[in-house]
Amino acid sequence: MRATIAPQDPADNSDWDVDGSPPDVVIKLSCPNAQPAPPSEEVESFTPAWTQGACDVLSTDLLSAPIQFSVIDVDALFDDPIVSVQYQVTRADIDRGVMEFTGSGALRSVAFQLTTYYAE
Ligand SMILES: [Ca+2]
Ligand SMILES: [Ca+2]
Repeated sequence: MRATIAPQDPADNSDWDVDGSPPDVVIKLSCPNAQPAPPSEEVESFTPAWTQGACDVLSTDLLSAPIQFSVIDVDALFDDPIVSVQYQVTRADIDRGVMEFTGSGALRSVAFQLTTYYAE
């Protein structure tokens, strides 16, 4: 998974962190009929990338209901929400093996690797 975060928080046009450092980004992903994936590790970057945090899910389940993910900037007291999204995965996404969203606002883009398996 990788993401591109806006340089400033569009909610108040300020830096993500008071010292001007990049956001400490965590993605939480939940997939239909799957164990909730543990939150990703925290990556301090405007272009964070993660190797874990994805779902292991049956392709039929993935097509039956939307996935949800939220991206946050971890802070000492209150985390800054970056974005929270619900998305219905399509057959074409599964065939591509990757889902890519481009957005405006706080989250410029995010891409998930799709690892699915088929029921016997
Ligand atoms: Ca912050
Ligand atoms: Ca932070």
